[in-house]
Amino acid sequence: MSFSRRSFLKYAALSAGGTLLAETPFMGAKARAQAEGGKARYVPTTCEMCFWKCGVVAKVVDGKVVKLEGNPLHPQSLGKLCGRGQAGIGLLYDKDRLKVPMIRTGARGENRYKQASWDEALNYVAEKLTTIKGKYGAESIALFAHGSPGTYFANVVRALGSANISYPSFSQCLGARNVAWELTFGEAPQSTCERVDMANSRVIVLFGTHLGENMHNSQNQEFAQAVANGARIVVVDPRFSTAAGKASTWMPIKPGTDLALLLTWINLVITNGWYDKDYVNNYTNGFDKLAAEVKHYTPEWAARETELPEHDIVEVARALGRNAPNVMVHPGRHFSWHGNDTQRGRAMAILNALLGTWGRPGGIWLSPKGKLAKLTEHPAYPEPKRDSVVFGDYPFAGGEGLTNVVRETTISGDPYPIKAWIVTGTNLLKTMPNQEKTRKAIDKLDLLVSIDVMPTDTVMMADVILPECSYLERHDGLFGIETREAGVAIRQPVIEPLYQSKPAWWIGSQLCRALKLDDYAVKGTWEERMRREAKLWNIDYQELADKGYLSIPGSAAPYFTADNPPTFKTKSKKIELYSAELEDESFAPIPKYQAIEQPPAGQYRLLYGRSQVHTFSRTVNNQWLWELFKENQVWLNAKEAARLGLKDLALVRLVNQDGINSEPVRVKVTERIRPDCVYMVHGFGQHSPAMTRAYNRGADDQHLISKYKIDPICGTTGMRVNFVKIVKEA
Ligand code: MGD
Ligand code: SF4
Repeated sequence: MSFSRRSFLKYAALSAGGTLLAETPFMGAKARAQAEGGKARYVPTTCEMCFWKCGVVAKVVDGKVVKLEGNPLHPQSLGKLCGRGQAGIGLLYDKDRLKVPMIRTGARGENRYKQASWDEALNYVAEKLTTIKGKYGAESIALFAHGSPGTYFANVVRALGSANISYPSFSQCLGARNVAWELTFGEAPQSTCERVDMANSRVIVLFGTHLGENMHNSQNQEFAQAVANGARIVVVDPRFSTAAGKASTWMPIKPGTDLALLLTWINLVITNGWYDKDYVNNYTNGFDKLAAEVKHYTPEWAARETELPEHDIVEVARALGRNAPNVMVHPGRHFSWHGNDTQRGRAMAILNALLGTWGRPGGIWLSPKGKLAKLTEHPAYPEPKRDSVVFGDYPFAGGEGLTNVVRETTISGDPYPIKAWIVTGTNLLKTMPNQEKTRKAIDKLDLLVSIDVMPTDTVMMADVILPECSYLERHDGLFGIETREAGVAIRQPVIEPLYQSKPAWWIGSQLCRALKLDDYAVKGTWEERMRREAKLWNIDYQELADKGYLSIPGSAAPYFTADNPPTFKTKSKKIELYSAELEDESFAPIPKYQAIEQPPAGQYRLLYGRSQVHTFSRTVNNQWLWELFKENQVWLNAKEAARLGLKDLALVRLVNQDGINSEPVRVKVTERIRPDCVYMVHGFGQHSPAMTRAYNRGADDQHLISKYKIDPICGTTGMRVNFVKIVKEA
């Protein structure tokens, strides 16, 4: 392969500081190939190394993909890719990829499989599903999914008559945030990406959102722009993150006390008149009740609770007020922290409302106008005979369903047994807290089917493994992309699928046929369907295939002005500072602070986060990214390290409150973290030997997260509630 590791490293290393990479002019695939004399072929497509959906232009020489670049026409990439995006080649040519369908022959987890033909594997799955449906009912079949393959298997599960479909991107990620903003503004602060107008912001407050390590391409580019424009950056984080390195104020907050700080800022903004009065008068509900409720949250109290300097607390509130509305308290993304997350999100949303940031320059921009029509080509799905379990008893659980509730039901069999899991695009053992429960649930199954690209820990528990090809080898989408404008992007194969791998649309359709649900299979190929969809949307498919992204003219939402007021989709049509909806369900209509449990002496709260070159556990075996970041380390405050007699890079184990031991892991001794917590990058510690590079590298944070706290409002799983002690490894 002529893709040189050296040139990759040169580019990818740049992303470590939060700045991004290689720019190339792009005038469409055909024109570019012609301009270069036809030696290379160029194919625009969409990245899936994470879920930001950047536009990629792939360069192919002699049938090999040699380079991936950012598509300048696409608003999520803006001509650049992050390190992971460029390293898609590492996934495509990973020698450890799943290559053929396999059926388990040994015990679960024993790694003994026989190779099967596609017909044999699909017929096997169809027979098992039919038996399970006959014996326990269709609802006993559940889907766990993340990313684009989920669409095709949700179709299979719905066609069978089950609605037990759930996505970790709600329960273990941004569910509580979205619910909080929906309760406050009537909609989530995210379309395809978070709608944050950072480039025009004067003050940006980040609560734990570690931009630069949490690498979302266009958002990081905007953040860099904001820093270049002189925006004031305030980072509230127990750890001095990469973003804190760009900040004027780092607020090393005591973990779990963010709500105390937010409520105090709300109080300061109100009592000092630093809020946007016209905006609040015209567009909000419940201001007086809010003012009365928060008045006892004083800066002196907050300083004690959060262990932050009182001066900083007041000064940042003043800076926000003086620069409003061109400011933002960033809504964040991974939000399932301590189990009180909806109320923390509510406080963030309320503070934004008081500062008038919704729809204003430098604040939260409005979603674009017009929606793309849905193309449905199959009959209506049968109504499930029994209610789906995915919402549990949580009144505000989102439509994406709760993975943890499906797992509980699988273990208990209450209200009915769940006997088959179809899992795609998610590594549940690494994703969900309490691995023992995940294993226990898997033990109860009659069938576990995994559709994946890599032999991860969860995949290697499956009864049947169906190898999906990587995103560079398949059609998917079309994707409606909503940034400031609406547009459409394409995912199309750069090369034909390698080995016997197949695209998820094909696997889903063939499974429908094997189940005699032919009406739900795709008519013809997925590309033919994409062409029909483009026609419905009045889009020139050829042009889209050549350019990778087409914007929809006139769709951009303007900033809100008094002549162009926003419409709020709440019940009252106003911003709900006081939530009657929460009150009706016996929850606090205005957030109230409650202290959470703190670690006992000699123990540390376990915090986790991202590396700029990895996405959860999905990239840890990628050759190029592995070279850059092979294993995680545990960050420990320097004074604590001295107290424990630990030097930098000492080998230790972490032991959690339930006596669970981590894998051996090296210590990073640093001043950049508070003394009451430790931190590690999530996704490491793979136990599947088939992932030859990642196998036994680093420590698995999820293994230590045996405890979790469920948010009573929306059912998401707070995972930063575990305490560990540090034991020297011999
Ligand atoms: P990964 O662990 O990366 O992420 O959780 P997951 O979505 O489960 O697993 C992704 C799986 O998708 C892998 O098995 C990979 O091989 C497979 N895959 C990759 N590409 C494809 C493809 O094209 N097709 C198919 N079929 N499969 C593919 C993410 C979830 O984890 C989220 S969204 C968050 S925010 C949480 N983060 C988090 C954390 O930070 N710490 C801890 N402890 N837990 C967390 N859980 C959550
Ligand atoms: Fe790919 Fe990086 Fe964009 Fe994610 S942010 S879609 S990994 S280029």
